[in-house]
Amino acid sequence: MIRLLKGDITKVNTDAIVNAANRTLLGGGGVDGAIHRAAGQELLEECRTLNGCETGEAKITKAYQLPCKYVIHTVGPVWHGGKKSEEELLGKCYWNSMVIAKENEIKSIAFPAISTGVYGYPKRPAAKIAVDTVKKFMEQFPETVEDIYFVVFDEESLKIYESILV
Ligand code: AR6
Repeated sequence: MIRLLKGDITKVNTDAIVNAANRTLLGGGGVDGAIHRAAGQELLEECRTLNGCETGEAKITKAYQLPCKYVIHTVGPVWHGGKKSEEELLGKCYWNSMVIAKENEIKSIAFPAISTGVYGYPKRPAAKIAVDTVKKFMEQFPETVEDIYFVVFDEESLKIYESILV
């Protein structure tokens, strides 16, 4: 089942939360900064062993001080106007995060609105990709991941997801 939440993803106690990271996987601002602060120093230490991550790919770590069990780190595309495969790359973030969830027998997962902050991806098309990609995965692989939460941080994103999820 797909659910929509407004608030801080670091408080969510799903099996996994997804981090909108950068290619270094060594932390940053926005949701990435919040996740690293809440998880503690050990998360950074594990991330150092991963040798970064390409845009559109995803890697998993433990969650340390967070209430969830795992963090799936994915790297969204920077918005360059739509002509640099941004749509395809953003879809891959959601798809590859779901693949990792399936491989790790994760039953519940929470996604932030990847790329829609510092990386500047327009919110509505990004939300459409998020919802379409997750739905497609659940159709193709039913009975793997059971609960998907889209966690939005602002009122505008909440309204956008509400209008897409009806
Ligand atoms: N919980 C849920 N959503 C949040 C939270 C939170 N605690 N904090 C922010 N958001 P961004 P990006 C929302 O900028 O665009 C970092 O520096 C926010 O309102 O975090 O993928 C990384 O290291 C927005 O809707 O990620 C990268 O360098 C969404 O999360 C870069 O930013 C994503 O905003 C990645 O940029």
